[in-house]
Amino acid sequence: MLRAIRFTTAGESHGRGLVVILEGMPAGLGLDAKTVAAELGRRQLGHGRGDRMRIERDEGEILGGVRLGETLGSPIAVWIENRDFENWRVAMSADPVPEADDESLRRVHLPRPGHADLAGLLKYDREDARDVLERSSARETAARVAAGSLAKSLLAEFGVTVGSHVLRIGDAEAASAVDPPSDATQMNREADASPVRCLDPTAAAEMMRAIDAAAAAGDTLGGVFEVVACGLPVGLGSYVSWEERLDGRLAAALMSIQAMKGVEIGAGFLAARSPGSAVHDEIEPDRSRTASGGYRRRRNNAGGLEGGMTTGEPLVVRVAMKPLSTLMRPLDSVDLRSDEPARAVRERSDVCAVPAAAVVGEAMVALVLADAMREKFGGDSLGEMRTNHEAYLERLGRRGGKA
Ligand code: EPS
Repeated sequence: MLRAIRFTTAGESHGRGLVVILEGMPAGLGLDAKTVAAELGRRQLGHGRGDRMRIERDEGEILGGVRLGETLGSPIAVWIENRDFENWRVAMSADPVPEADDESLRRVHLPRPGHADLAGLLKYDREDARDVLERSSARETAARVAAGSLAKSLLAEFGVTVGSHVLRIGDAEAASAVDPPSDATQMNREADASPVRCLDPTAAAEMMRAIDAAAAAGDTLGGVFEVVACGLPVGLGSYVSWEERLDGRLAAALMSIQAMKGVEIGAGFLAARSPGSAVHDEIEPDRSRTASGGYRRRRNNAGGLEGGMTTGEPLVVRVAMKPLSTLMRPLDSVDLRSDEPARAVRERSDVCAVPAAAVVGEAMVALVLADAMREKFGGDSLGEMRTNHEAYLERLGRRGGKA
């Protein structure tokens, strides 16, 4: 999925912390730890988050790959501390604690329907579902957002911005899709001002009421968010081989986020119900738009991708998140110690994390786009990458008017 840029994360939800290692970034990119902290902070917000977010203050400490504010071209490591670890020292100890009982080890034997608990236990041959749920937890997304913030810094050097907003929570839906802005950071400023990251204030109020009602009922809610990327040049990704298609790479990256169940690009599933004439985006010359090769689309049902390549129009991707599977009024399950029917475990959790998931979606999109930019423009340093980018734009500019 990622080819020129790679990352890996490690860490459990209530362990010491999370670490991410990002490889493939060029040397000479200015990086500021404050940018990482700002993105991590955005992920912690949102109406519907549980008490855990009152404990954590995610900042992100750069451990390697950066010197005097600039990348070195080497792997970049970022550390995110779990403050909650103080309360889990025994249960999450790396060393054995032979004297500890089941309660202080916080063992879990009542798997939650919808969670990784049961399949994970069976697959990894564990007795305690905590061995599974600690890693399958969406706490891991903090590490992805740290990596994504570095990818965003690279994209910003080329005028590419990535933003997101929430379209639906449960039954509450934003009135209509917004016109993509020319700069997605503006979209983020507006979305971040809403407790549910929704740009439609009436729908936002409904969403908050829906979350409060779900919380009162011991239930959870999912939803849909949209990620938008602006300023992309035409021709990232390719049609020539299945694994080079950018739509497939984006969908895989987004579907890898915990609890995501669907991805739509542009008009998505709506396009399947409409005739071709109502779907495809008519083309006209526009010599002012060099990065699009001197052409524009009259609309953007394709969501900025044709044939697995960027068209130069804004990239628009929507993602469906299922309701979280930790319910305060739990569903039927089995007690794994006796195989008798029992209610699933109740653990402190969030009621709705769609606003936070949208920020994670931005990170994954930024990583895929940074990867595609590195693939197309290469170079060991930012300067070399910039030279290649400029040469490409110049070449596109020279084509303009040729037809
Ligand atoms: C999560 C359960 C909750 C969430 C957590 C993901 O944590 P806890 O069990 O500690 O209350 O808050 O998300 C985060 C910690 C985070 O940083 O996003 C789960 O079970 O997936």
